[in-house]
Amino acid sequence: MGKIISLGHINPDTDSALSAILISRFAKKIFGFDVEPRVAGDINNETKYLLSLLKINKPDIMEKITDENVVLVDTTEPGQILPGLTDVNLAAIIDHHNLGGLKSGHPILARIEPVGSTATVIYKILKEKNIKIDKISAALMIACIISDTLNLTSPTTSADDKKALKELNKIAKLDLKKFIKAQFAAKSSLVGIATGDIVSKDYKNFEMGKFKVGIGVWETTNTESISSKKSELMAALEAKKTAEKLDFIFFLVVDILKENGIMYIAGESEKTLAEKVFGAKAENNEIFLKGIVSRKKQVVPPLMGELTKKE
Ligand SMILES: [Mn+2]
Repeated sequence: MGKIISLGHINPDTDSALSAILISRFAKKIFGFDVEPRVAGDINNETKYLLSLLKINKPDIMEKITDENVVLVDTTEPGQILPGLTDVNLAAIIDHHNLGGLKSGHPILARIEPVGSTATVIYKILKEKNIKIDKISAALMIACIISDTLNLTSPTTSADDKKALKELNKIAKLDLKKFIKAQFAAKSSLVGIATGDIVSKDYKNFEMGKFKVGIGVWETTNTESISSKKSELMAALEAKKTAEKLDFIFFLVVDILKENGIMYIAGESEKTLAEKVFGAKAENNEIFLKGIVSRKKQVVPPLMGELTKKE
């Protein structure tokens, strides 16, 4: 048997990367076996900042699962998982998304809850099992909750996330206001990212009926840093649509502070679909979406509903 690793989705975000690390810190106590963390691609600037702040090593990047057994975190969507995951090497699932198309050939621990972050699910497991949480692990979980729920403002936020954040900070004792401000600045940072890659940093593919849909998201406190690069971003969207053979591609810029979204529209088919689904008019290849900040809760479901509608 190969080694056991914890791994999240490709284009790893903070919750995905840090949850893999959290699993490795507590695996022995949760599962009874040791786990090494991995990431399915380069980590983002927010995660880099948090790891250096908390003095934690960056997990090794993986490109393909070979003989490893996998504790999968933060996704169950086959299109978002590295190649090589099978019903044999899937060891466990901890997630907070809709159940994707995975299968397991043997009984596994699978825990999926409709909460704001995978770290919230991990926290609940630790609490139920009376596992002691150290300061650094508490800070890691706090960072995941803040990142995924945009500091509890996203509609994905649940009562469990609020409770977890409060209880965890009794351990971590962070100056939360300061911590969040620095974390969001790191999240918004474009340092080291080529303009053409911005749309792919937090990007996911979805099968919606017979359509393949790609949705990129960029969460920022500074929307101007994105809108000033619009023409290059539109070109990147078109290139990605062709390269990945997509039927539709969207790019949602989330204004973290004002809690609104701006959806970039790549072409006519996207325009027709988005106007219908969101009930708003596109202007200059974008649609202003008041109060829309969550791909998972506010973008995917209406698109899925429309694209899987029976004729
Ligand atoms: Mn997540």
